[in-house]
Amino acid sequence: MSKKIYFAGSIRGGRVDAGLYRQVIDFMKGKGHAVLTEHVGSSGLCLEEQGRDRDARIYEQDVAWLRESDLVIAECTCPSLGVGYELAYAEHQGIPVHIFYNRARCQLSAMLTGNSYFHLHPYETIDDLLIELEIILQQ
Ligand code: 6K6
Repeated sequence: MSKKIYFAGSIRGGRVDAGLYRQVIDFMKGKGHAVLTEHVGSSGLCLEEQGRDRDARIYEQDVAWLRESDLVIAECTCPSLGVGYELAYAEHQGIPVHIFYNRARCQLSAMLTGNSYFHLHPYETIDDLLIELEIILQQ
């Protein structure tokens, strides 16, 4: 069954993994799912603060998408305050959260690894990530 997926990945926290986010988003779309946050994988994003009003619109839209999502998929190798907030928000809403991270490139926060609500998926290669993701999407 097609799911509405909220994909979370770093924006102002750093764009080093933007290409990876794009691959993950394209994979989920290719399996027939709706990814509500496709922009997270876009290149050439404006990373500057947009002023309180424009950022408020980003925030309101994102929490609305979070509330309507069936599932959160987060790529957390690059630390991001915004992603951390989204994960806690999703937990509060009771939305299942799957967290992927490259174990060779990061030490995930104990606030995530210590919280049994979150499904953790350390991986070594993008192929490993996509195999695991396919299993999640079939559940
Ligand atoms: C326009 C097009 C692409 O980005 C923009 C403007 N910025 C944002 N638009 C939508 N969602 C955002 C934006 N900035 C952060 N977020 C949300 O926070 C995304 O859903 C990411 O998962 C997360 C990233 O947080 P930071 O702290 O790394 O920016």
